[in-house]
Amino acid sequence: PQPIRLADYRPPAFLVDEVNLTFDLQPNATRVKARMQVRRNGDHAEALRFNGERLKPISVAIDGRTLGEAERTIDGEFLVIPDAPDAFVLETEVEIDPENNKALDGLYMSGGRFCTQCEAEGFRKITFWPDRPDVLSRFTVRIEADKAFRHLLSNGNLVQSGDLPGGRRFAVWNDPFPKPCYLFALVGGELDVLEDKLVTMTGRTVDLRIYVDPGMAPRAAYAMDALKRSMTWDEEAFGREYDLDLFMIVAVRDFNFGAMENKGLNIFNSSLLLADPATATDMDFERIESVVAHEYFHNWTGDRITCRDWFQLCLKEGLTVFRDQSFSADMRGHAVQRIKDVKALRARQFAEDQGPLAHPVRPSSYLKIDNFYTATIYEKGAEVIRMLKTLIGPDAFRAGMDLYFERWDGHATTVEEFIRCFAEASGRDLTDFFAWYEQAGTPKVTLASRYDEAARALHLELTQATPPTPGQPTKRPLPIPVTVGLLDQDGRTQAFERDGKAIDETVIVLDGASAKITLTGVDRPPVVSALRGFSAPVRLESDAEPKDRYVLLAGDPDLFNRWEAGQELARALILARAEGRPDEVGEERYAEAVGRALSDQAAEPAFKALLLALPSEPDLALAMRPADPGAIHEAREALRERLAVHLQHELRRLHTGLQDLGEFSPDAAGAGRRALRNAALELLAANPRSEIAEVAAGHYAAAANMTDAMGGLNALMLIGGEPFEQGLTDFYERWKSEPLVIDKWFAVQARDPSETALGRVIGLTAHPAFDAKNPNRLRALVSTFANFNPARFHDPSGAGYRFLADQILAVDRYNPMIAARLIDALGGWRRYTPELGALMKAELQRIVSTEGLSKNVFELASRALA
Ligand code: B3K
Ligand code: ZN
Repeated sequence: PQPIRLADYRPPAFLVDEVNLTFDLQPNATRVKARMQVRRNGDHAEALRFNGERLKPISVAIDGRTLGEAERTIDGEFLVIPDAPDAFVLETEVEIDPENNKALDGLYMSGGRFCTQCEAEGFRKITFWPDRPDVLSRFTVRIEADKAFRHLLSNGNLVQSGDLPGGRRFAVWNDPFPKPCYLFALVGGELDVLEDKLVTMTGRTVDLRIYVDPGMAPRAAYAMDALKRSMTWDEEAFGREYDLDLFMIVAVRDFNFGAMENKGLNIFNSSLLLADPATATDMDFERIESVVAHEYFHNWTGDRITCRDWFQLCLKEGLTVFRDQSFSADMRGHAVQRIKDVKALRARQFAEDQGPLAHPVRPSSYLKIDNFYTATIYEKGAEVIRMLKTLIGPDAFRAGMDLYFERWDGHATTVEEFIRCFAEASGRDLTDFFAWYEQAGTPKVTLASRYDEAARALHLELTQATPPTPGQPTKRPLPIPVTVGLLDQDGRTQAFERDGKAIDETVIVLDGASAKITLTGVDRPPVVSALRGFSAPVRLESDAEPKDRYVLLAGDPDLFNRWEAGQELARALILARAEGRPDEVGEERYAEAVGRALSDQAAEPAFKALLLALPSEPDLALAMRPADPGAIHEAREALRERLAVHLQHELRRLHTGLQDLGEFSPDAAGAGRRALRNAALELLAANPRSEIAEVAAGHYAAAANMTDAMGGLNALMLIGGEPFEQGLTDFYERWKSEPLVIDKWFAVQARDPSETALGRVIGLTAHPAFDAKNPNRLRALVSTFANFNPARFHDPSGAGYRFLADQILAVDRYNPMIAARLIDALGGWRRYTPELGALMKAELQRIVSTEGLSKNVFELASRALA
């Protein structure tokens, strides 16, 4: 297969200004008619080439005249018309089979309803089209279907609807905003609707509708609330008002990823929309809030201004993640949100950056763009924007955003043009900054400090180096903002001077390979708090000693760094033990410090919950070379056990004292208390000497909401044995008719680190409730096992890898996008011990050598081996 390259970009040869689509919806034979106003773009004589895949062509006509076979060719991928006029009406009719579309890309059926997913290249499976984001068209859509499909929805405003003869209905929609076809959406089916209204900043009333499975409307209330908060927030934070009179969201059960920002008609995975206290956890509520906001924010960053080509994906994704993270921080607290965002970044993006699938935030070539919806594009893309804001300041950042909206509204553009807006607004040269988009890999920053007591000066020396990544053997220095503050040995904030000004905190921009900076007016021996708020997506190695980290853990006013200090200490202790040199004294000292942090009355419960959780096993594996997941698991468990024993009274007190007695509220404060209580229980479960199984079973039995039920079941899983089996049986019986809850039942078994878990997971693929065609169910079992159960996935026998590869090959036959997403877990094979690495590699080789592989899986598996 031939890769697509950014350098080969050429403007579209033909544009479609306007289109009328007519859908005659039938599960196995849907007819799609398209009437397009087409225009040659520029002075050239090229043939018209429109994409089209899995379409059964019925007819093609130009200006009312049907084309004969000689006048157009249709192969599996294109409709080609060699001698097209310069401006004309193109009419096509095709037939498609939504019911048998198990790739869930294009028009398909989920739960007996029609729905679409067109990003990135699904529209070509609906009709012939120049399927690229720089062709913007005005859409009018007529949908006809049997009356049983009561709601017929598409983008924009409803123009007309009514009954047709033969028990059928129709609806006509018009979207006044020109858009690329990837933002097209259609839904047809029996649905319930939750309705509300919002008055915008200019006093317009917008109708809000969330469509869900019959009977589920009450479970959309939280999403509706989040939607209204997002709309108002975007007005306040970015001056962006919603533009249509109607905004709709539809929830579907079979969906390849989270949600999709189709203009005026977002389509969501039901797992990211439906929630009530009985069936959803606080984490679900939190994710719903952030994804609802994310998709809504795309209306301006994605829909009104879109990408010129798919290499610019981060233009909309990184920016929109940055916007949703800012929203969540305002809703739930900045420090806690920042810690969660950085944890996610490290777990997914840092791992990607250290493996064969590393790529820049703006890649320069791909086989299947579906494979580039990655943590690098999304999460690192957001970090880059955050750094930009730190570097130019909030006012220039806002001015740059305003300029971007003003200049590019209604267009498809590039990352260069986006950055140009900030250069102009700030008067700064951002040429060097652009390297953050083009260079892959996580920079390592080292910090050495020397205090000169006589001169009251602190000399800091910073260096940076980025390890090579595939295709980029040498790296250049990047501009890295490092936010620094000082404490004294007693943990008090210590002011200092930089360039003669007295300050508490400063941003040092490391823009060369190394830099030396002197801070003056430092009266007492300092403890350096560097990279505050995680001011850049780098790995920081400082010469700080454990005693400095204890000072930071006890009292850094920057809560991110307070948490980070605890993580660093824990990481060092666990790795030392995993490498066979346990530091028992250090472990005790750490347990004591955690105990003190827990009793800090000023700290929020949500923050303490984060403090209590040790670095995850995948996170630890990134820091160990070669990584030995079994040893990491044992060492981490040993530290958990020490904490559990040392802190048993505090943990029991927290567990009893934080019990929710009042009514459930999904807000940050309530969620924080539940998080801390469940974290306490999770840690208690590591104490082999206590009666903890009873406590956990009691916690589970008394749970009045899903957060606590899952907290109990999770603790029972960690304890294992009969109490866990009983919990599982009870849970299944209680929730077997609730698919989203049963996903959790599969996932908790997939995370079980005990010896028998792999056998259980394999057995579960034959469970009547397991359905590999439903992406949520598949992810709950297979992806959870491969990504969140390292001790069992990396079983020395290789059976875990074999299981994953079997699943990938089976799923690839009908859903290549989902199959490809599972490859990640094998991608890091070079980081593991030679024995494990060889077994992982062998499975990747088995995958690539399989015949009939999709491009998606082939691309990732072969890159993983390269
Ligand atoms: N833009 C979509 C992602 C589409 C993924 C296509 N493979 C959701 C989002 O990022 O908001
Ligand atoms: Zn997005």
